Amino acid sequence: WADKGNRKRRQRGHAAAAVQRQPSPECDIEVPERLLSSYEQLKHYHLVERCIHVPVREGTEEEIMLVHSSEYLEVVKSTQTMNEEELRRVSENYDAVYFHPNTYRCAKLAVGATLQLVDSVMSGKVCNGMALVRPPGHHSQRNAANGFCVFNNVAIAAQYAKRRYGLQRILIVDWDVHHGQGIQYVFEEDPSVLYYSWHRYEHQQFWPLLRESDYDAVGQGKGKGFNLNVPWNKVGMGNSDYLAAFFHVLLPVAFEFVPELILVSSGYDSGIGDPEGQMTATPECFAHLTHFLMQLANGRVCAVLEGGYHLKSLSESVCMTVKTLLRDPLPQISGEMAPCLSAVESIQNVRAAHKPYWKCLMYEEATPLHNLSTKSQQMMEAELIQTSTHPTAKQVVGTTNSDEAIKTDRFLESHMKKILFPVPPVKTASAIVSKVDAHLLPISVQVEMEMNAQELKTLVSAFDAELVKEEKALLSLQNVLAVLDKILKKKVCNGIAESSVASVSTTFALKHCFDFGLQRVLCIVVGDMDLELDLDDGKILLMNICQKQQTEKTNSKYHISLNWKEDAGRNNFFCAVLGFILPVAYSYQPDLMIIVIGPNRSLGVNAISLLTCLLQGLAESRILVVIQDTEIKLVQSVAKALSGVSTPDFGAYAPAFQENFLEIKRLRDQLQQEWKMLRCSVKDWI
Ligand code: X5A
Ligand code: ZN
Repeated sequence: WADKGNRKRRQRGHAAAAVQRQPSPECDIEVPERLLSSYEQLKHYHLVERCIHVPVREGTEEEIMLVHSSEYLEVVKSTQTMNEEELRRVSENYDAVYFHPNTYRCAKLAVGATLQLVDSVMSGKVCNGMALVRPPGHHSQRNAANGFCVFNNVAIAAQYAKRRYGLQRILIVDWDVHHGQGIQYVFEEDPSVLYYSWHRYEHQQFWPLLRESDYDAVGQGKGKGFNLNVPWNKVGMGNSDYLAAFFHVLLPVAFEFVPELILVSSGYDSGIGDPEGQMTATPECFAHLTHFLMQLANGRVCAVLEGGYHLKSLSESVCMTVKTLLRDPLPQISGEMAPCLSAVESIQNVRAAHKPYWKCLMYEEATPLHNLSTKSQQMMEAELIQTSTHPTAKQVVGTTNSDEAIKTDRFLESHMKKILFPVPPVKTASAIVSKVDAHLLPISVQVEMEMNAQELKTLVSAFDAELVKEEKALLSLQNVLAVLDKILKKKVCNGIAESSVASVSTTFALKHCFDFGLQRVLCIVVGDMDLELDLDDGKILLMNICQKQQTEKTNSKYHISLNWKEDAGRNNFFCAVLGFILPVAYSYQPDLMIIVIGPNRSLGVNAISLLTCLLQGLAESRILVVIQDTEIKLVQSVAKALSGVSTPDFGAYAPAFQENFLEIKRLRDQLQQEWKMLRCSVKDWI
């Protein structure tokens, strides 16, 4: 971030502006203030002091040549001593490139900083991190600078990690709004690097205007299936479109791929207010994206800055990314959770194109839509009647002037206050589990004393005087309410409680939530359990993952039974969580989640813990886990998940059962009108 070069000093005086000058080889958006304002904002939120500072170094020539040719390296090197005229001439050899005498030095530092981060993560010095660097890298190629990029920082990092640490599977997630064609070219034939990019495409009308940025560029030769392009054919894409692409494309494939390291081409021109991207995703969206990636590769995530040209949007989004890497609870994601038609079309197309390569997509029946624009147009008209386009999208479309930029500044100023304050408690869990020794739980879990009898009676009689008389039920309530109360009062973020009569406890816990003023509680019951609940008003969304066939019960909007025969291995479960549970949960936007583990549970310890990990993006990570039969392994694993210590490791791939896939598909078809984040195909759109 110390880089202030790569730009000529601007002529700011009026007199200078009036003089006709040669166009100068300077870029007016990829500017040093990008790093300065990001760093200032990190300091403002006290995030810098919570990070470990990793010193930068220059990347060596050998490292640069992991991706670039020596001829190209020499060209870049030679720009150090050039005059303005010569710089202009070199720059003109490339598309959207602006050399300055400091560019070479800065570009070497950008490479070196990225590699320092990779080393720090791989050696275990840090869990994860972010490299704030410029110039960006993802457009640059073996023999060419391109799109403000000189050396391909992330591609070099991937090659470096393969060589130095012998890694066999690296995932690159490119959430910059431009297609990182440079990265695609380097790894097209390489199955050890999975490249995922979404990008503004507009049917090839948007820069870099390449045919190979479309969804059907799946990789070549041995690398087939390891290049995932999600082309956005409209501007205005936002939080729900990005999340849908994660749920239905990236995450299922990534969990199947099992990466050992994740590199993020972390561009924020895909965020709201950016003049290049014209998209609408708000800063907290990047917190959610980061959170999902942290559940993979043992949490080894290296984010490396690429684009992002609206300074306020950029710096807030950088902060959300770093905050999440530091494991703070996530702010609730804003906006209506429903992907737009054009986004779903793109998602359907990528899924269809990748069906041959990934087991998680093998029961996909959808085929690519060939008559894209016409179909899209017809349906868009129908959609307008349905009023399900993004309202904010229309405001942003086609506005690049500074008025609009200032509007976004103001919007973000109040938006960030709204989502970040009052500050949610840090991720401490609270546990009451009598049969588990405290020392077996992670240190961040506070083990509570059971609530004293008088306190409890007061609490219980507040909503049901009758129950106070029933001694057994009362005891069973004890633990659950004590932990719940701490969560509701925001003394802790989440917690675990054992209860011998989980169903009664849960019923009363829910009552207590509503007395407290909560609007929506997501209740996930794992195992066989009957809860007597009134589910009509939408204040509870009950999902039951159970073994027994529920013939008499048909699913309704707020009561969903997921028939799950057995813990059939990781892939089945990923498919259920990513393709169904998370999309429904994000559509519902709960204030609190209660996970109840009852008897005859059809999910294993790892599956339950992973579910707990993934759900933490919702309700500001507020989760209460109620466990009926305490098993030490289960409690330990869930406690780890709740306190963010680790995500369970699933081991080797297990064969997928068609039955389970079909169950998910059936439920998705049945419920996608109600829970719109389930949509991954335009079939039955209206
Ligand atoms: C890194 C990045 C964008 C280049 C745009 C050229 N480059 N029109 O965001
Ligand atoms: Zn970009």
